[in-house]
Amino acid sequence: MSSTRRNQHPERGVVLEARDERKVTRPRMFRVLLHNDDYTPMDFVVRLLQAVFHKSEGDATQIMLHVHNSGVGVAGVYTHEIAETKVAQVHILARKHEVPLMSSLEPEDDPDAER
Ligand code: TYC
Repeated sequence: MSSTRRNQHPERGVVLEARDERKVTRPRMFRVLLHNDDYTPMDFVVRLLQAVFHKSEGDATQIMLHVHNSGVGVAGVYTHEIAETKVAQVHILARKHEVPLMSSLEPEDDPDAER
């Protein structure tokens, strides 16, 4: 039976499961953190936030100062694969410029989690 015929006459064809029980979920999101240290120059961190995280100079400066003053701060929020890539880019740039800048991931609370 053609699909057109089945759609017009469902009683003659295969009955498909009426409800699709799959849930549409948003991807889990991850914060990319920058950690303070005593050696990485402030202007290096600002330029890295502009280059890797697409921040304006003003936003990059605010984030850098927040990390400098409180020890850790959020550079951006991404899906897992992109967040992992950002962390790797930070570490590659830090190694290349011989600074000890550290970055890590932290999961956001899952908005689709069952309670
Ligand atoms: N604390 C560094 C300094 O005084 C600056 C700095 C800011 C380093 C943020 C790392 O993630 C960082 N030069």
